[in-house]
Amino acid sequence: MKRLVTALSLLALGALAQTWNMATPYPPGNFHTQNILQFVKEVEEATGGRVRITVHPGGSLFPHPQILPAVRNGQVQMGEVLMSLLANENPLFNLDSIPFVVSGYEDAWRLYQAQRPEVEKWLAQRGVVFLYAVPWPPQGLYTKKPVNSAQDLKGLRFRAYNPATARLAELLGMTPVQVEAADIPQAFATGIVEAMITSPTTGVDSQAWDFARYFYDVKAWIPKNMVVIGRRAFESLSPQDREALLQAAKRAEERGWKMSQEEEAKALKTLAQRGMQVVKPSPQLMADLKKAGETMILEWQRQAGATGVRVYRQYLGR
Ligand code: PCA
Repeated sequence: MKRLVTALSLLALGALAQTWNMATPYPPGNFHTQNILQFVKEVEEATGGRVRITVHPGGSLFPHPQILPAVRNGQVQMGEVLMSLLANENPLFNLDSIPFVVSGYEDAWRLYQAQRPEVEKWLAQRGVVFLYAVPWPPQGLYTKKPVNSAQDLKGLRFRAYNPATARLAELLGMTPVQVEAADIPQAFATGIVEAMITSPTTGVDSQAWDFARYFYDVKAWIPKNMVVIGRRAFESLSPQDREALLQAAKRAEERGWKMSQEEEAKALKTLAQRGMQVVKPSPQLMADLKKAGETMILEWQRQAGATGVRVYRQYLGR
């Protein structure tokens, strides 16, 4: 009898304890990944070890564009995705990657609050539960040569990481080439690209000082990563464990927004220490980028539909 009880309780434990996988696109040392590792640790603790999550960073389990599809069809339980990578599926995701819609973290937070309910709904319709989102530091321009206006960018091969950066390249007379963050050093080394706009963080991750001399701190937009879980995995949890997961997600979000802001200053310093010229953009360059941003937000409003426009208006407070 005793043996039977032990066997049964082991069985029950086996059925309850879950080991999940989580696919993420960015490198292990990146603050987003570090934040996720802390999140995962807290989930494990808060569920008494019933939920263990193995994080696979750097696109090692699924390449970035396949992470959300893999979560959707249950190939992997959890994932992290750059929201604006999904711009072609829903324009709502694009809004945080259009130049100068936000100017700073406070704006970025308000924009997120406006986007979030619709993003949640859209994902839920696809069997995915939204957990939280964390911003990258504001985006700046990396070049080999000095750039004083958009004229100086014309003809360059420009690294794009989502539909918005590709469109921006076109508007500025550059040729966009989609390159994932992990492939940046290689792409510059082989001349596939010659300039990019991304965060100081991704500049540090890719050792931008090896291939670029200038960083123009334009702070053009503040894109976000989101962390999601497949509905089947989520619903396999007991109500308490679901709540524990959601609470840990909430803490990860708060921590992540702080980390991002601290990270900006730290990464800017590293770029300078490594010999890059970290410079303020000229008024002409700013004006040219702003003009491209204005075109992009007009284009966006045309394709965003009623929901998109409502979200944008809500953010603007109109
Ligand atoms: N880093 C990511 C997305 C935005 C950012 O700052 C990248 O460059 O791919």
